[in-house]
Amino acid sequence: MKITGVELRTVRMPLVSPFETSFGVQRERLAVLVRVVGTVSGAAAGGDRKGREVQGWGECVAMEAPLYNSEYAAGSLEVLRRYLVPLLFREVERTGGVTAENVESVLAPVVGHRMAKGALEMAVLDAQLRGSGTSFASYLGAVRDTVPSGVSVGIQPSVNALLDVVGEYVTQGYARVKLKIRPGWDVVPVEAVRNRFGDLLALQVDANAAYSLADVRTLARLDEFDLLLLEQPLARDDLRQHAELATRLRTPVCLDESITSVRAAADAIALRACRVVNIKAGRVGGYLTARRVHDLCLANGVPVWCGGMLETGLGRAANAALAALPGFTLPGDVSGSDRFYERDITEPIVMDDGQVAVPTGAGLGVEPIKDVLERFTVATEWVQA
Ligand code: OSB
Ligand code: MG
Repeated sequence: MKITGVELRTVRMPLVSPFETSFGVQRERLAVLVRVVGTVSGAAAGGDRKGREVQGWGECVAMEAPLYNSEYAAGSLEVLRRYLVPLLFREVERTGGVTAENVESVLAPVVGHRMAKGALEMAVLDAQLRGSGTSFASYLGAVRDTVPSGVSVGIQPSVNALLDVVGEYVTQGYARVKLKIRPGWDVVPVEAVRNRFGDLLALQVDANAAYSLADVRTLARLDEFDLLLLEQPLARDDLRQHAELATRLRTPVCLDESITSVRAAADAIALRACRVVNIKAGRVGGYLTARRVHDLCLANGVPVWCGGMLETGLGRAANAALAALPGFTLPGDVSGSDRFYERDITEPIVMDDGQVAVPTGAGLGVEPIKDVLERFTVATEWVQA
């Protein structure tokens, strides 16, 4: 497609309740959205020489502050406006157009900034698929029309408060519960949840890199609670220590922050640093690379699941499509919109009986509702060719 303009929009959405992890508390979601506008010509436009106008949406999952990884929303916005979007325009000028499949190589001169790159690729892919009437799910290779829906539960002020919150999600029907842990909030709350809800609750924990190898005795105490996995216990750049830790635990180690690319995933598998991989498209630079990480894991017999980053309905719809690929054998953090937002910017993604439906419409299959989007927008700019 030929790209004529790109809108960069910042939205600020209140969360239904504070979300606390080992790296901080969030009360709202500040996110950068990308809208790509262009034209498709040739067969995709039904032979119309002039070309048909299309648009597509992308969501940048970088948080407001650089606490989960080094990216942050204002930095993503800057690198998009100043480097990434201009690279795309230059490619259109040089070759007459871009496809989602070549966005990654066009943006490759810029080092890092995978979440910003992933958002731009997602917008181009959405536009391209809307142009051809194909859904994200069928394009990516989905094999299911619903996906099991898990919920990520933040650190709570007390164990009693945690039991109430988990009880509410269990009652709603979530297929799996993930508890955020950190030193001082681990064995006691996990034991309390296991005792209250019983052996049948699918339960896992996420440390967001808050521990060190010196904590091996504490982490080994989690073995008795029959967890599905322990997510990212150690530093993001330490595969060797994760491999060492994995030999000392019965609970499978899963990596999130450490898996920044297909190469990182291949290294982690070869080093036995993890037995499970959390796939987040933004963290690896987009849905096309996410699919390649999935393919690699599937070929190596490593189960994967789809992580979340408090996405709006746009990213949530794309995640549901990704989670429908065959290697996603564990429930993901693909919860209903109402887990985080009273009002989503799209029609809400709904969890029903522990499942989320994979959208079937062209592209993402959802789009922002104009007045809701405007209500949450705090800044908009237009980048032109
Ligand atoms: O580590 O999975 C994580 C949210 C923000 C940053 C990192 C993580 C998370 C979550 C929330 O756990 C998952 C969700 O969006 O439901
Ligand atoms: Mg995580």
